[in-house]
Amino acid sequence: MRISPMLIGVAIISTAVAVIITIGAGGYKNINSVLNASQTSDPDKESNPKVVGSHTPGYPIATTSGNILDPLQTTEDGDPVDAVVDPMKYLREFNYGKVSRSQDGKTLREFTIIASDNLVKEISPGVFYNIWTFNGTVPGPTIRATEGDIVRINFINNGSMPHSLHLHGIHPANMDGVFEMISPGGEFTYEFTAEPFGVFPYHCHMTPLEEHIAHGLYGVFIVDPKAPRPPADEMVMVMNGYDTDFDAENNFYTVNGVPYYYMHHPVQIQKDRLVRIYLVNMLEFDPLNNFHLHANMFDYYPSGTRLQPDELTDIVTTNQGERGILEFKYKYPGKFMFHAHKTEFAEKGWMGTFLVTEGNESQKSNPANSGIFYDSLNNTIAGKSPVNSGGQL
Ligand SMILES: [Cu+2]
Repeated sequence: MRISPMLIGVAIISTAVAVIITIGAGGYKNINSVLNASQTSDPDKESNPKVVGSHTPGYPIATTSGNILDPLQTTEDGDPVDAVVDPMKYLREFNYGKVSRSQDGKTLREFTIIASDNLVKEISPGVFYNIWTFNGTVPGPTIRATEGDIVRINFINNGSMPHSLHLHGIHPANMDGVFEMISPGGEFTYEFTAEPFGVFPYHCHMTPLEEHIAHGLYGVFIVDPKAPRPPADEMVMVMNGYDTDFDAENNFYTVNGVPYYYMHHPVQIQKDRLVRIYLVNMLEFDPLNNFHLHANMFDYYPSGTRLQPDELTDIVTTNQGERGILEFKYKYPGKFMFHAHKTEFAEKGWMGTFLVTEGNESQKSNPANSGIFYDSLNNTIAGKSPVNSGGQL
């Protein structure tokens, strides 16, 4: 949780992104004195001052040019920076598998998940980290089925150490991914009936577990009820962190893999349209994490295993592995923050924004368009069906 001298060193070296770390003689300064000082500095700096940190005693103030944490910007050559995941694509990407019928007439959904542990990706400009991945990203792919479906996961270990796939939910002992160690180069087929409906994490369960999770071996498994939930703009949010200096404390916190991403790229939603977030906490090292929504309230369904919400609130706090479903609509258009209400996490990357637009009246009035959402990556309106869209694994 501390910003270590090593990390500060890395940040100072990153002069290309104009990072200046200011630490007062007492360890940290009062934020007002820094803000006041910045108001009397030279006009060039005044045009773009940004002071972060200091709300949590013991943490230094960082003054930045404002572009410190956005690894998905392009390089000078125009290539996208190689980040752990594309957060905007990940947000609404649901994989329903390769669909067929089992002999007894059930829906069989087949997925392939490949573990690896050799990738090095940019966590923040100039900060590189060895990620361990399912299918090459952190978080791994969101897989989705309907209650009663047969789920078959062809698991391949392309890594250099043993890995496994442990899903939460109900299944036989030998499908639990705990005692069956899959060696490098090994394969295993997990097969079980999807139950109950809800939202579940999946993750590697090899020891040391802390290390396998901290490096990124996790993702989300959604089981829909047989009678579908009401149509909504659905999205997945996974809360995580990165310990880039190996002191068992996180240096960066995110939702969906990249610190601050949705601050630079707001999640676009429509006014009065139901939004449903599948929220999962996979943060290692810190015992708690949370989600706070600005200027609004949400219905909260813990674990997503009931159809009636437990609570109407604007904040939910979870332990590692805990998760739930959030549902809300925005009454007013505009830009609204969402972030960890643990201030330290927010100021080290776990914050984002919703951009609420008026929406398209003709779309809202046509029930057939209820699966439509705004694809802010491609600047188009996109749709989804529960069977085919979102790709096959
Ligand atoms: Cu593992």
